[in-house]
Amino acid sequence: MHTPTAYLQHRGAPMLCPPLIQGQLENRQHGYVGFATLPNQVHRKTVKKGFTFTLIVAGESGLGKSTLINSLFLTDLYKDRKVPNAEERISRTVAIIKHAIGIEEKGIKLRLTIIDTPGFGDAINNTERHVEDYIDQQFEQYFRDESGLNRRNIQDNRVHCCLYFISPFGHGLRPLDVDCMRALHEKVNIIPVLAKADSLTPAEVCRKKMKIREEIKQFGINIYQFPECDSDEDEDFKTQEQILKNSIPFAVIGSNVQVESKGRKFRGRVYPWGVVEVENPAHSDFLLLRNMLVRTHMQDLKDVTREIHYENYRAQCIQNMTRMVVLERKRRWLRKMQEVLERIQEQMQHSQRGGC
Ligand SMILES: Nc1nc2c(ncn2[C@@H]2O[C@H](COP(=O)(O)OP(=O)(O)OP(=O)(O)O)[C@@H](O)[C@H]2O)c(=O)[nH]1
Ligand SMILES: [Mg+2]
Repeated sequence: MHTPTAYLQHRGAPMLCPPLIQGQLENRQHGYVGFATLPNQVHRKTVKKGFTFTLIVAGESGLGKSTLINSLFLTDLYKDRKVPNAEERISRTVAIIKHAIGIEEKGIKLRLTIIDTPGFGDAINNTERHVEDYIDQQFEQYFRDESGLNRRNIQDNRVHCCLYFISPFGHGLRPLDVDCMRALHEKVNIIPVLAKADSLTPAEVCRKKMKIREEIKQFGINIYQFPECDSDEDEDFKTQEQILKNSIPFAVIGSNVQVESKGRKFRGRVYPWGVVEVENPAHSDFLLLRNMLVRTHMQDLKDVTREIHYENYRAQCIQNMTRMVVLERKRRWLRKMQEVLERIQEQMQHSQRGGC
């Protein structure tokens, strides 16, 4: 009586089932219930919601942070925007600047937020904690929103990645780099970059990368770890992942100037002895870094932020809150005991006076 066919007959509908139901009936006969469409449902829902990604830069002043983020994202990915001449626009960063860009590709929406920060040595109020504070503030905001009454439409401004700029002129990491990276590594995915790689020869780049990798290990700095490949992953993917791991810290060159040479137009830097191409893999890891951020590891960076860094923050918050509640309870108990004691003392004094 209650099979779909019987139901249609009962309603006086034509004997033929609609194709969808007919298909379902046939699939049922083959043991197919339909939950295999779950990924499609998730896909539709997430596409509708859109994606967000937030990146911050940190490091010494003058290492090319603002130039690189402009080269990486702001000029290229946002083609419709009228960008003033980059050379005119980029000057020393003296405050935290938030660039928010909405981009769409094949119907997929991405809200990209780039946080430019003042370089160390020129920090606001002479503190070097502005990156750390900014990341904490975003966690705090998210924690509050998540614990609030209206948990719908929470804006996720948590920082998913920090490009940490290392000077090409030193002998590896400076003590300030070690301190700063250590202050950040529990809060954000650090991706170290070797700045202004055009000032080094290929052999120097190689040596510096090795030295920096060793020092990162030696000082116990937890930078972003590329996920381990599954054994059934294809060889190309495995090779690509190995290249990425060996490229740390990414040697980058930034420029927002279009150069014309041999009939080609590209972004580069012109020197008396030649031209450096930003997007030439032989000159810098610029493309490798951008592909990693945008194409291959954006979701993993977000997952690690949510599952590890934010969870740490949240656990810490809850622990502090619990500690405060326990402390308050103890304080109240002590106050009560003190009151009882005072009352007993009063009574004793009273009875002593009465006895006299
Ligand atoms: N040689 C070379 N110079 C660069 C590179 N990237 C940027 N510069 C130059 O370095 C100078 C400083 O660049 P910015 O991008 O302002 O550096 P910043 O790290 O943002 O500096 P602050 O805002 O003070 O922290 C500018 O003159 C840039 O043109 C690079 O890859 N190689
Ligand atoms: Mg800057």
